[in-house]
Amino acid sequence: MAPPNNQKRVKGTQVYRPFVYGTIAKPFNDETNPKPPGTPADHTHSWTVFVKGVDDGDITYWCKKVQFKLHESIQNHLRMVDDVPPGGTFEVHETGWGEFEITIKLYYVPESLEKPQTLYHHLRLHPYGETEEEKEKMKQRGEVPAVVYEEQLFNEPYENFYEILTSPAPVGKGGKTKVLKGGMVSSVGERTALIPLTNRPGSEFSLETENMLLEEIRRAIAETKKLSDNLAKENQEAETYLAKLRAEIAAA
Ligand code: SLL
Repeated sequence: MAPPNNQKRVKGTQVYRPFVYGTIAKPFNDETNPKPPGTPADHTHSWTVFVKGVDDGDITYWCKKVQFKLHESIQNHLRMVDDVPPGGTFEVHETGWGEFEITIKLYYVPESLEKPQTLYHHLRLHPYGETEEEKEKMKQRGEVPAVVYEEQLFNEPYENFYEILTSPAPVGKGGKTKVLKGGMVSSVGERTALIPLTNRPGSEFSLETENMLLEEIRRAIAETKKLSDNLAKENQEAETYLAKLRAEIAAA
């Protein structure tokens, strides 16, 4: 698309912004998640599909609206969510009985001059394929989450948009900031690519999680190296033995 006002792209610059998207499903039960009146008898779960900032950080200064395309068996299966205040969540609540793939289309603010972009997400109702421990955790919480951390990359954004992306959040317009333990400013209302230092319930995409994953990767690398060293040693021994056998045959 030809940009109006002869806008230029900021060359050699990439700006990325973290966000999360996914679904959280809850099986109906009389105590903690009763079926709302009028819900069809065959519906077994309530669920939410959403797009939001990490740790409730604002994304509305770059993401203007989100279209969720649900299964065609659902009434009005195309849902456009476009009235989200700063720091809010783009979301759709539904009830149903089956899993399916949701198409999530992100529309950017007009200043970006970017085309919409599509993500695909599988609505998960049942905690399959996880470890027993994780299944138990989901059962206790009464929730089946399928949530993904993602980074939106703006490659060489137009100048106007670059301004918007990098200017401080407007104060008083939902641009709340929060100082966390350790002095780090949380991403609430902040226009940064920072993620929080530590986890809190419901928000597990943080430096703490990142460090835990790095630690796990390091441990796995060390373990793999050990296995590979052992195999190399066994191989060496087998080669030596083979050479010995060959020598014996030659001498016979
Ligand atoms: C399946 N491929 O066969 C999937 C389709 C569709 C789920 C699942 C809602 C229905 C309604 C609903 O759960 N659809 O609103 O009546 O498993």
